[in-house]
Amino acid sequence: MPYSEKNITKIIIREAAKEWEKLVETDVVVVGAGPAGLTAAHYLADFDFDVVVFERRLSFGGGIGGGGMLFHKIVIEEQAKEIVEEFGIKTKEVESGLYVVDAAEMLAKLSSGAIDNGARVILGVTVDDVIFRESPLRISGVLIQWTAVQIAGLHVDPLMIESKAVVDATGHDAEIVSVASRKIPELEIFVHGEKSAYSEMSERLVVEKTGKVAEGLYVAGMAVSAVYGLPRMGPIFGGMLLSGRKVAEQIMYDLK
Ligand code: 48F
Repeated sequence: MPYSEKNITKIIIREAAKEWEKLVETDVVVVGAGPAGLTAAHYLADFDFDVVVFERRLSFGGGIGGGGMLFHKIVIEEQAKEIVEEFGIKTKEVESGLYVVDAAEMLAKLSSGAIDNGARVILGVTVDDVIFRESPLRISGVLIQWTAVQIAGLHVDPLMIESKAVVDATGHDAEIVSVASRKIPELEIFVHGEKSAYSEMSERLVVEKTGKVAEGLYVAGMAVSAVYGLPRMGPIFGGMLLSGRKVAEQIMYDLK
């Protein structure tokens, strides 16, 4: 069947537009395709939510790919083994209760796990603000922009996505909670900024504090450390996965 260049263009524009029209009203927006965001998206999709993950970069995985200082291994602890195995990621017990996984394998399998479950991942899009409503005060979506437009410094108005829940899984800077805290003082959210390393304590507290920060706004992964002023932990990732699963369960509990 002959085709020409215009067909390729038409297909891309038509099929993308169809999806974007659905995307503008979605159940859950997850911001960031790092370990916490991908795990959250995987379980949210499992719970039958419409989920979209917006990722600033043109790649998956956030901090996974870099392993530890570019050594291609990541450590996880016993409590997260079950999640890792659910994604089909191979583990090797190296010390009692500590397992090692391959960084590239984890990156690939978390990503495909989320997508295979039905989550949509849109790359190259940065979330730079939230939508809010009063009475009751709540977050009801996000503002998005092409990352390339931001990098170019062009003055282009963003587009808006409505959702029932937004998950800040943006990592160390907790970008979404930070913008909400700065621009909507009525929410009374204070972002403390993460502290220096204390891995064991941080792994535990990140999971404990994962959850809702305001109506419609949730936080998972390292963003939790930034919001609550918890220590950081370096390349041990169990807490990120447990946090991603916990935020999905909390949204399930709140919305269903
Ligand atoms: O940084 P990231 O991997 O966060 P995480 O899921 O995991 C943290 C670990 O990687 C590691 C650690 C644990 O041992 O300390 O650092 O909490 O992934 C965050 C993703 O969010 C994207 C960013 O490019 C990265 O891929 N991101 C950040 N801000 C935005 C964003 C934004 N405003 N819009 C879209 N994507």
